[in-house]
Amino acid sequence: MDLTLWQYQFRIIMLGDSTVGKSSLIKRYTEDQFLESINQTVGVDFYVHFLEVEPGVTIKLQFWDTAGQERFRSVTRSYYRNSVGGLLVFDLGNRASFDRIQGWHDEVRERVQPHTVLFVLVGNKTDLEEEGLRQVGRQEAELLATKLGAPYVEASAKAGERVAEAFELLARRVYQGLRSGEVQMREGWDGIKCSAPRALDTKPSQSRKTSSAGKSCSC
Ligand SMILES: Nc1nc2c(ncn2[C@@H]2O[C@H](COP(=O)(O)OP(=O)(O)OP(=O)(O)O)[C@@H](O)[C@H]2O)c(=O)[nH]1
Ligand SMILES: [Mg+2]
Repeated sequence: MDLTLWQYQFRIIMLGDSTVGKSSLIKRYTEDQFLESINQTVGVDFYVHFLEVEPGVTIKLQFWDTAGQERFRSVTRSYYRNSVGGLLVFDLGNRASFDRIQGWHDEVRERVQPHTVLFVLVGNKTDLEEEGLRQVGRQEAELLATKLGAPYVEASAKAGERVAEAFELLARRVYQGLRSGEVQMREGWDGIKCSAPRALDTKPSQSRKTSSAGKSCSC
C-alpha cells in the first residue's frame, strides 16, 4: 500500500524550552536517528511522516519543529495558529523546562482560537534516570497532564523508547477528535486538510456546524 496517498493532513507543532529534545524526538521518529551533537533549531524546521491510523486511512503528519530559544519566539509564534496538535516537551532532568509547560500550553491555545488544538505531554530523556539526574516525578507530571487535559508519555529520543508512541498517540487523538467533532476542518485554517474524498463517520450535527471561524468542510 502506498502510504503517501493520504486522506488527511494534520499540522503538529513541537513546543518546549530549548534543549529539551524536540528535534531529537522528531529525528528519532521520522529517521530513527539520534545525534548527541544536534544543532539548535533556528526558527522552525519542517518534517513529514505518514501514518495509517486505521485500515485504509492514512494521515500525512506535518511537523513544525520550533526553536525553544526566546530570540526566535516572534517567528515560532506565527506557526501556532495553524496547528491542530501540539507535542508539549520537557526534559525530565530539567525542572525549569517542566515549570514552563503551562505557559507554552496557554500561549498556543490562545493563539489557535477559535480553533482547537489537542496536546500530548512528553517527559523526554528517561535514560537520564539511570544516572540519578531525574528532577521531575512521574506523578506530578501526570497531575499536570490531567490539568491540561492531555495524555502523558515518558520517552527517550536517545534510547528510542516510547517515541513513536508519543507521536502516534497525538495523531490518533486528533483523528478521534475529528471523528467526534471536537476538532473540525475549516476553510482558511490549515490545522487539518483532506485530500481524497472519503466518507468520514463524524457526528452529523457537529460536522455541519459553521461559526465565525469560517465554513466547516468535510472530506
Ligand atoms: N540523554 C539524552 N539526551 C537527549 C535526548 N534527547 C535529546 N538529547 C540531547 O539534548 C540536546 C538538545 O536536543 P535538541 O533535540 O536539539 O533539543 P531542542 O528541544 O530541539 O532544542 P532547540 O532546537 O534549541 O529548541 C542534544 O545534545 C541532544 O543530543 C534524550 O532522550 N536523552
Ligand atoms: Mg530543536
